[in-house]
Amino acid sequence: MNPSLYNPLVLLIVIFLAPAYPGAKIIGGHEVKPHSRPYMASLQLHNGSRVYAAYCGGALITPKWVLTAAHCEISIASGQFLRAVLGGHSHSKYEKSEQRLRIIKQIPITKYNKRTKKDDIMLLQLKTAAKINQYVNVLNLPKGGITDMKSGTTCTVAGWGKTKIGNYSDTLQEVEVEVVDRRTCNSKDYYNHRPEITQDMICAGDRKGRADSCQGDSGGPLICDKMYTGIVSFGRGCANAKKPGVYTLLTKKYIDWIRSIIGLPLKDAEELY
Ligand code: 4AZ
Repeated sequence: MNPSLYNPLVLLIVIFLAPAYPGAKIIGGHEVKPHSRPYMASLQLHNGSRVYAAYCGGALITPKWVLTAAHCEISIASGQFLRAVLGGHSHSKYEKSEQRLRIIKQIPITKYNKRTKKDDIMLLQLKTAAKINQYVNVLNLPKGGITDMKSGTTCTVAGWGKTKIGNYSDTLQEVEVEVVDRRTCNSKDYYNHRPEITQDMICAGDRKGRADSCQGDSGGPLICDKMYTGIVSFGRGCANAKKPGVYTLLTKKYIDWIRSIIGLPLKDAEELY
């Protein structure tokens, strides 16, 4: 028994917080087994003191690089800095497994176009290399790029974003979503080409609108058939059956771009670090 639970103040706090945790996180998901996704990065804006805001997710692809969405690019005022927190599970708790690394450069593929939502992909350069261990590890990119995923394929997505009850999650959440084919996703009842769901995007959701990524999950990885397939990009609302989540698809064009920036063939990069 944990003796602290007998402390009336602790009990009060536990009771007070309990209704805020109905179990449905990300949207319709659940808390991950801590550290089961060691590549997950929580991107945080820090104001130099203790106040920070976790604004997006990302994936560690080499010890010095995190891959995220271009719409996660933010301007930094003086006194502020960006960091990627790796090896963490709960935002509110200090965890020994955490590595808090400064982000020294945000490199979007091009300026993000809010209207077309095209090319929503960005690299983040870390000041110091992450130490690879049981809590922190890289997520391998699909080397040749992904052309497409079959409709109905089950994928997972994780993040610290908004939950069913509309607040951000303290702990990392994950959910299963199903690939929706591009034709359906562009059809009248769905996105109706506004914006156009291109060959470099993939839709994934839940037929009944129960499962989705949401605000704050952006930049995090979509994993299908055990492969890093996409990046959380956008959606109209969250968990709307006819407006599934849209993800940047990791096509060859994007893999080539990543290679051109990080300067090494990915295979060599893996072996080197
Ligand atoms: C967002 O606002 C956002 N349902 C991200 C993903 C989705 C919706 C919104 C997908 O960052």
